[in-house]
Amino acid sequence: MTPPIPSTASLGAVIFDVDGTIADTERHGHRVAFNLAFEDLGLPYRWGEEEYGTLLETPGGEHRLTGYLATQGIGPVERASLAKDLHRRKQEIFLDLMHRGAAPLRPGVDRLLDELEAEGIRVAVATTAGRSWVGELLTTLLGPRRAGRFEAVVTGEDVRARKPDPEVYLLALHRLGCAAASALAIEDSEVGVAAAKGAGLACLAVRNGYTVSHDFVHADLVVEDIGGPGAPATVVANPHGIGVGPVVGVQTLRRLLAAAVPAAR
Ligand code: XBP
Ligand code: MG
Repeated sequence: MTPPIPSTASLGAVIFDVDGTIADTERHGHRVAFNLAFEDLGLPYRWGEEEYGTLLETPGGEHRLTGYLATQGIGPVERASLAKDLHRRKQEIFLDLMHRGAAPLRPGVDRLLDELEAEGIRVAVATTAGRSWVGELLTTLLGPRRAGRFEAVVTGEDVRARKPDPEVYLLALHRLGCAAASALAIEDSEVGVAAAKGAGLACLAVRNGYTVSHDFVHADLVVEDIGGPGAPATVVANPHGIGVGPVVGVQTLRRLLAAAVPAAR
Protein backbone atom coordinates (compact mmCIF):
# COMPACT_ATOMS: atom_id res chain seq x y z
CA MET A 1 0.00 0.00 0.00
CA THR A 2 1.29 3.48 -0.86
CA PRO A 3 1.97 5.50 2.32
CA PRO A 4 -0.25 8.58 2.70
CA ILE A 5 1.31 11.78 1.39
CA PRO A 6 1.82 14.18 4.33
CA SER A 7 -0.22 17.36 3.97
CA THR A 8 2.52 19.38 5.65
CA ALA A 9 6.23 18.64 5.67
CA SER A 10 8.16 20.01 8.61
CA LEU A 11 10.69 22.67 7.63
CA GLY A 12 13.85 21.99 9.62
CA ALA A 13 16.50 23.90 7.67
CA VAL A 14 17.02 26.39 4.87
CA ILE A 15 20.23 26.19 2.85
CA PHE A 16 21.26 29.38 1.07
CA ASP A 17 23.44 29.90 -1.97
CA VAL A 18 25.60 33.05 -1.57
CA ASP A 19 26.56 34.65 -4.91
CA GLY A 20 23.48 36.21 -6.45
CA THR A 21 21.19 34.87 -3.68
CA ILE A 22 22.28 36.35 -0.34
CA ALA A 23 24.20 39.18 -1.99
CA ASP A 24 24.56 40.83 -5.37
CA THR A 25 28.22 39.95 -5.63
CA GLU A 26 28.90 39.42 -9.31
CA ARG A 27 28.52 42.56 -11.48
CA HIS A 28 30.15 45.17 -9.23
CA GLY A 29 32.05 42.81 -6.95
CA HIS A 30 33.71 39.69 -8.41
CA ARG A 31 33.77 41.00 -12.01
CA VAL A 32 35.51 44.22 -11.01
CA ALA A 33 37.93 42.30 -8.77
CA PHE A 34 38.87 39.96 -11.65
CA ASN A 35 39.57 43.01 -13.84
CA LEU A 36 41.72 44.68 -11.18
CA ALA A 37 43.64 41.42 -10.74
CA PHE A 38 44.31 41.33 -14.51
CA GLU A 39 45.56 44.89 -14.27
CA ASP A 40 47.77 44.17 -11.24
CA LEU A 41 49.42 41.25 -13.02
CA GLY A 42 49.98 43.34 -16.15
CA LEU A 43 47.53 41.40 -18.30
CA PRO A 44 45.43 43.04 -21.03
CA TYR A 45 42.16 41.20 -20.31
CA ARG A 46 39.06 43.05 -19.08
CA TRP A 47 35.63 41.44 -18.56
CA GLY A 48 32.67 43.61 -19.56
CA GLU A 49 29.32 43.35 -17.79
CA GLU A 50 27.67 41.45 -20.63
CA GLU A 51 30.58 39.13 -21.36
CA TYR A 52 30.75 38.28 -17.65
CA GLY A 53 27.19 36.92 -17.87
CA THR A 54 28.47 34.26 -20.29
CA LEU A 55 31.61 33.62 -18.22
CA LEU A 56 29.38 32.93 -15.20
CA GLU A 57 28.28 29.73 -16.93
CA THR A 58 31.50 28.31 -15.45
CA PRO A 59 30.93 28.33 -11.68
CA GLY A 60 33.93 29.00 -9.43
CA GLY A 61 36.37 31.85 -9.94
CA GLU A 62 39.54 29.82 -10.55
CA HIS A 63 37.83 27.50 -13.04
CA ARG A 64 36.32 30.53 -14.77
CA LEU A 65 39.81 32.00 -15.14
CA THR A 66 41.34 28.74 -16.36
CA GLY A 67 38.64 28.33 -19.02
CA TYR A 68 39.03 31.93 -20.14
CA LEU A 69 42.84 31.73 -20.35
CA ALA A 70 42.45 28.64 -22.57
CA THR A 71 40.36 30.73 -24.98
CA GLN A 72 43.21 33.26 -25.05
CA GLY A 73 45.63 30.58 -26.29
CA ILE A 74 47.52 30.10 -23.00
CA GLY A 75 48.84 26.53 -22.62
CA PRO A 76 47.66 24.16 -19.86
CA VAL A 77 50.64 24.44 -17.48
CA GLU A 78 50.94 28.22 -17.70
CA ARG A 79 47.21 28.82 -17.43
CA ALA A 80 46.87 26.63 -14.32
CA SER A 81 49.51 28.62 -12.45
CA LEU A 82 48.37 31.99 -13.83
CA ALA A 83 44.76 31.25 -12.85
CA LYS A 84 45.93 30.44 -9.31
CA ASP A 85 47.90 33.70 -9.00
CA LEU A 86 45.10 35.78 -10.52
CA HIS A 87 42.50 34.16 -8.31
CA ARG A 88 44.53 34.71 -5.14
CA ARG A 89 44.88 38.40 -5.99
CA LYS A 90 41.23 38.65 -7.05
CA GLN A 91 40.09 37.29 -3.67
CA GLU A 92 42.10 39.99 -1.80
CA ILE A 93 40.67 42.71 -4.04
CA PHE A 94 37.14 41.33 -3.72
CA LEU A 95 37.33 41.42 0.10
CA ASP A 96 38.38 45.05 -0.08
CA LEU A 97 35.58 45.92 -2.55
CA MET A 98 33.07 44.09 -0.40
CA HIS A 99 34.08 46.13 2.69
CA ARG A 100 33.41 49.20 0.56
CA GLY A 101 29.87 48.03 -0.24
CA ALA A 102 30.31 46.60 -3.76
CA ALA A 103 28.39 43.41 -2.94
CA PRO A 104 25.15 44.48 -1.23
CA LEU A 105 22.70 42.22 0.54
CA ARG A 106 19.71 41.25 -1.60
CA PRO A 107 16.44 42.75 -0.32
CA GLY A 108 14.59 40.77 2.31
CA VAL A 109 17.41 38.35 3.20
CA ASP A 110 17.92 39.83 6.68
CA ARG A 111 14.14 39.81 7.27
CA LEU A 112 13.85 36.16 6.24
CA LEU A 113 16.80 35.15 8.42
CA ASP A 114 15.18 36.84 11.43
CA GLU A 115 11.90 35.04 10.75
CA LEU A 116 13.72 31.71 10.47
CA GLU A 117 15.51 32.41 13.75
CA ALA A 118 12.24 33.27 15.48
CA GLU A 119 10.81 29.92 14.34
CA GLY A 120 13.94 27.97 15.34
CA ILE A 121 14.63 26.91 11.74
CA ARG A 122 18.28 26.13 11.12
CA VAL A 123 20.30 27.73 8.32
CA ALA A 124 23.34 26.73 6.26
CA VAL A 125 25.26 27.84 3.17
CA ALA A 126 26.05 25.83 0.02
CA THR A 127 28.25 27.78 -2.40
CA THR A 128 30.78 27.21 -5.16
CA ALA A 129 32.72 30.24 -3.96
CA GLY A 130 35.95 30.29 -1.94
CA ARG A 131 36.16 29.91 1.83
CA SER A 132 38.51 32.91 2.13
CA TRP A 133 35.73 35.47 1.81
CA VAL A 134 32.35 33.79 2.35
CA GLY A 135 32.40 33.94 6.16
CA GLU A 136 33.55 37.53 6.11
CA LEU A 137 30.84 38.53 3.62
CA LEU A 138 28.17 37.00 5.84
CA THR A 139 29.45 38.81 8.94
CA THR A 140 29.93 42.11 7.12
CA LEU A 141 26.47 42.12 5.51
CA LEU A 142 24.41 40.42 8.19
CA GLY A 143 26.24 41.20 11.43
CA PRO A 144 27.80 38.62 13.76
CA ARG A 145 24.54 37.39 15.35
CA ARG A 146 22.79 36.47 12.10
CA ALA A 147 26.02 35.20 10.50
CA GLY A 148 26.63 33.04 13.58
CA ARG A 149 23.38 31.16 12.93
CA PHE A 150 24.79 29.42 9.83
CA GLU A 151 25.54 26.00 11.28
CA ALA A 152 27.26 24.71 8.16
CA VAL A 153 29.08 26.78 5.54
CA VAL A 154 30.04 24.48 2.68
CA THR A 155 32.18 26.07 -0.04
CA GLY A 156 33.66 25.09 -3.37
CA GLU A 157 36.83 24.12 -1.52
CA ASP A 158 35.00 21.46 0.49
CA VAL A 159 33.73 19.43 -2.48
CA ARG A 160 35.19 17.53 -5.41
CA ALA A 161 32.43 18.37 -7.88
CA ARG A 162 30.99 21.86 -8.30
CA LYS A 163 27.32 22.74 -8.95
CA PRO A 164 25.32 21.46 -10.83
CA ASP A 165 26.63 18.40 -8.99
CA PRO A 166 24.57 17.99 -5.77
CA GLU A 167 27.65 17.29 -3.59
CA VAL A 168 27.70 20.73 -1.92
CA TYR A 169 24.04 20.33 -0.84
CA LEU A 170 24.51 16.71 0.24
CA LEU A 171 27.46 17.78 2.41
CA ALA A 172 25.48 20.67 3.92
CA LEU A 173 22.64 18.26 4.78
CA HIS A 174 25.15 15.82 6.25
CA ARG A 175 26.76 18.53 8.40
CA LEU A 176 23.34 19.68 9.58
CA GLY A 177 22.25 16.10 10.21
CA CYS A 178 19.06 16.95 8.36
CA ALA A 179 17.05 14.90 5.85
CA ALA A 180 16.56 16.38 2.37
CA ALA A 181 12.78 16.13 2.80
CA SER A 182 12.93 18.60 5.74
CA ALA A 183 15.13 21.18 4.02
CA LEU A 184 14.71 23.81 1.37
CA ALA A 185 17.31 25.51 -0.82
CA ILE A 186 17.36 29.11 -2.04
CA GLU A 187 19.27 29.63 -5.29
CA ASP A 188 19.63 32.21 -8.04
CA SER A 189 20.88 30.16 -10.99
CA GLU A 190 20.05 27.19 -13.18
CA VAL A 191 23.12 25.20 -12.05
CA GLY A 192 22.30 26.01 -8.44
CA VAL A 193 18.72 24.76 -8.79
CA ALA A 194 20.02 21.61 -10.51
CA ALA A 195 22.41 20.98 -7.59
CA ALA A 196 19.69 21.48 -4.97
CA LYS A 197 17.11 19.35 -6.79
CA GLY A 198 19.77 16.68 -7.41
CA ALA A 199 20.21 16.48 -3.63
CA GLY A 200 16.44 15.99 -3.25
CA LEU A 201 15.69 19.45 -1.84
CA ALA A 202 12.73 21.70 -2.50
CA CYS A 203 14.08 24.83 -4.15
CA LEU A 204 13.08 28.48 -4.33
CA ALA A 205 14.78 30.38 -7.17
CA VAL A 206 15.35 34.12 -6.73
CA ARG A 207 16.39 35.49 -10.13
CA ASN A 208 18.81 38.34 -10.65
CA GLY A 209 20.03 40.37 -13.63
CA TYR A 210 22.51 37.68 -14.68
CA THR A 211 20.11 34.74 -14.31
CA VAL A 212 16.90 36.23 -15.68
CA SER A 213 17.07 34.07 -18.83
CA HIS A 214 18.03 30.86 -17.03
CA ASP A 215 15.76 27.84 -17.30
CA PHE A 216 14.12 27.47 -13.88
CA VAL A 217 11.68 24.76 -14.93
CA HIS A 218 12.85 22.51 -12.07
CA ALA A 219 12.49 25.15 -9.34
CA ASP A 220 9.46 24.83 -7.05
CA LEU A 221 8.86 28.58 -7.01
CA VAL A 222 10.56 31.40 -8.93
CA VAL A 223 10.53 35.03 -7.76
CA GLU A 224 12.40 38.20 -8.70
CA ASP A 225 12.93 39.14 -5.06
CA ILE A 226 11.71 37.68 -1.80
CA GLY A 227 10.23 41.06 -0.89
CA GLY A 228 10.31 43.46 2.00
CA PRO A 229 8.53 46.56 3.28
CA GLY A 230 7.14 48.54 0.34
CA ALA A 231 8.52 46.02 -2.18
CA PRO A 232 6.35 42.91 -2.42
CA ALA A 233 7.72 39.66 -3.81
CA THR A 234 7.21 39.34 -7.57
CA VAL A 235 6.30 35.80 -8.58
CA VAL A 236 7.67 34.59 -11.93
CA ALA A 237 6.57 30.94 -11.80
CA ASN A 238 4.55 29.04 -9.24
CA PRO A 239 4.22 25.46 -10.52
CA HIS A 240 2.59 24.10 -7.34
CA GLY A 241 0.15 27.04 -7.12
CA ILE A 242 0.98 27.78 -3.48
CA GLY A 243 -0.11 30.95 -1.67
CA VAL A 244 2.95 33.19 -1.65
CA GLY A 245 1.72 36.25 0.27
CA PRO A 246 3.12 39.76 -0.08
CA VAL A 247 6.63 38.62 0.83
CA VAL A 248 8.32 35.22 0.86
CA GLY A 249 8.40 34.33 4.56
CA VAL A 250 8.53 31.20 6.69
CA GLN A 251 4.87 30.38 5.91
CA THR A 252 5.59 30.55 2.17
CA LEU A 253 8.60 28.26 2.58
CA ARG A 254 6.55 25.78 4.62
CA ARG A 255 3.87 25.69 1.93
CA LEU A 256 6.53 25.30 -0.71
CA LEU A 257 8.10 22.34 1.07
CA ALA A 258 4.73 20.68 1.61
CA ALA A 259 3.91 21.04 -2.08
CA ALA A 260 7.34 20.10 -3.40
CA VAL A 261 8.22 17.10 -1.25
CA PRO A 262 5.33 14.84 -2.36
CA ALA A 263 6.03 15.85 -5.96
CA ALA A 264 9.65 14.71 -5.55
CA ARG A 265 8.65 11.24 -4.30
C1 XBP B 1 29.27 31.21 -7.46
C2 XBP B 1 30.41 31.41 -8.33
C3 XBP B 1 31.61 32.05 -7.75
C4 XBP B 1 31.85 33.49 -7.78
C5 XBP B 1 33.28 33.81 -7.38
O1 XBP B 1 28.39 30.18 -7.93
O2 XBP B 1 30.43 30.98 -9.45
O3 XBP B 1 32.62 31.51 -8.49
O4 XBP B 1 31.64 33.98 -9.07
O5 XBP B 1 33.71 33.22 -6.23
P1 XBP B 1 27.14 29.76 -7.04
P2 XBP B 1 35.19 32.60 -6.12
O6 XBP B 1 26.43 31.03 -6.64
O7 XBP B 1 26.28 28.91 -7.95
O8 XBP B 1 27.64 28.97 -5.87
O9 XBP B 1 36.12 33.46 -6.92
O10 XBP B 1 35.50 32.62 -4.64
O11 XBP B 1 35.15 31.19 -6.67
MG1 MG C 1 24.49 31.76 -7.06
